[in-house]
Formats: sequence, C-alpha cells, structure tokens
Amino acid sequence: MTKTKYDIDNENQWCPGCGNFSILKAMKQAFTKLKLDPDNLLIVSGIGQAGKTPNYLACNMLHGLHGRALCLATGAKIANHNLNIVVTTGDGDCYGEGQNHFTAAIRRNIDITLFVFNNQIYGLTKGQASPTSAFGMKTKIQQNGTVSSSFNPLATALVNGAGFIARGFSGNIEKLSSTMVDAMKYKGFSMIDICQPCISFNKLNTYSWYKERVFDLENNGHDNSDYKKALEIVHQNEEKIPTGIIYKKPGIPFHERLPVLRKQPLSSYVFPESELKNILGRA
Ligand SMILES: Cc1ncc(C[n+]2csc(CCOP(=O)(O)OP(=O)(O)O)c2C)c(N)n1
Ligand SMILES: [Mg+2]
Repeated sequence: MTKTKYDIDNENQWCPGCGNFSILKAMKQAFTKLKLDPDNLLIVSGIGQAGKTPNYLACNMLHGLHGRALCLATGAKIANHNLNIVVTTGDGDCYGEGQNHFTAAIRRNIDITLFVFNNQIYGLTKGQASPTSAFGMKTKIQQNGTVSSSFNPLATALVNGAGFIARGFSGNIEKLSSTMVDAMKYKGFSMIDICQPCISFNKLNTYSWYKERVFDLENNGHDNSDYKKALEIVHQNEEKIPTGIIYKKPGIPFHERLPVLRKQPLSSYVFPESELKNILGRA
C-alpha cells in the first residue's frame, strides 16, 4: 500500500481479513485527497473493534466510553470550530449504547462526519446480536434467533433531519473513499453507514452476500436532493443494497445556531464576571 502521512506503526488487533482494513485504507485515501493536516484532524471513537480505528492513524485521537463518541465529538467541535472531526464507531456502539446521542447529534446538526462500521454484530465481545442484526438471526447468545426488529439507521437519520446520509461498502475502497471525501466536505452532520463483513462472528452477512446485493446509486441516475426518493431508498429491503449518497441538503450547523458560538469557539470565550455574579445572585 502507498505510504500516507496518516500511517502509524501501531500493532493492529483486527482479525486478518476484517473489512475494517479496507475502511481504514479508504479513510487514508480520503484524508490524502482532502490534503488534511494531521494536526487539524481529530478521530473520535467509542468501544468496539471499530472503536480501535483512531489508534491506527497518525493524527489527534480521543477514545471514549461505549456509545459516547458523538458526545465527545460534539464538545470538541464546540471548543474548536476549525477542527476536522471524524467519528469511527460500530453498529452496537452507535445504534445500541449510543442511540440517543445519534439522534441528538443529527437534530443539532453538529458539523462532524460519522463513519459507522456496520458489521451487523457485536464483534469485540465475540458475536452477540447488535441493533442492525437481521430479525431472527441466530447467534451463540440468541440461539433461537433475535426477537427484535432490525434498527434502520439511515431511515432514522433521514426522518430526524440529517442533511447528508450515505451508505458505503468496505468491498469497494475507491467508491467508499470518494463518498468519504463528499461527506467530509459537507457543512453539518454527515454520515456513512458502511456495510462491513465480520469474518469471525457474522456468518450470514458475508463478503459474497454483500457482493451479490450492493449496487451504486450514482450509476442509476439517483437525484440525491429528492427527499421522497431517499425515503423510498432507505426502506428498500436487504435484497438490494444501494450505496453512495442517498440524500443531501444544506443546513445551518450547531455552532452557527447559537449567538455565543457564532462569534467564537467556546475555548476563546471569556465569560464576563458580571454575568457570573448575576447568575449566582451576588450582583
Ligand atoms: C457500558 C458497556 N457496556 C457493554 C460493554 C461491552 N462491549 C464492548 S464492545 C461491545 C459491542 C461492540 O459492538 P460494535 O459497536 O458493533 O463494534 P464491533 O466490535 O462490531 O466493531 C460491547 C457490548 C462495554 N464495554 N461497556
Ligand atoms: Mg459491530
């Protein structure tokens, strides 16, 4: 693989053949295309195999609690508006433990980019069902099959007002990295739900299972400004898996919604002593 300035020589703990390697490669390609300064790039994660990603990149990193990556990223963006922030998280981390933070970040339109490594399983803890596991899928724990309906992340994002939603596939690195570039250029909350086979614990959604179903929306003349069409696409059943940008519309990001943040990032704000005294009732 070509060397990039985001390479780092840390021991990698992913299983050989894991789809995460392709996602990492696509990220490096996207950062290279965007000429991002590693000093001005922050990767935030929660817990899981996907959560280990920041350890494998030479830039700033914040590895937080399970399900809480979006909260940390929100704080970082409020403190420093110029920082490029990418959250790398898993389907369990983001749509299970972190589900409330997922919708909160969308509704606030935090200007960050979310990459969900969606292998439809809890990988790190060795194969329990995740929110995106297919209904009825059998695992070591769910021996008679899952009893909850599968969570639909892109439909959730769309109906909660997300301005940039896309689906990627780890089996097509070129396409994935170009979607990542578009997501990072977008001003506001952008997300890519990335289909990624877990070769060790998900025996249903395998590489060949995805290969047979994945297709590129852009080759099919999709107009990504069409909300009704996007609604239809995010409700398509899993026999056909559309990839690429599903919906895109401009919006006002969170740090431009609040008057105090519009003027400066929180880290440069000097709280007036008089206001503090008023609040504390000792004026
Ligand atoms: C509060 C809390 N609950 C549960 C766990 C155990 N745990 C660690 S990772 C994980 C699931 C990770 O799944 P996912 O986000 O899909 O990531 P993957 O490993 O599949 O990439 C769980 C349940 C934990 N570390 N902390
Ligand atoms: Mg997972």
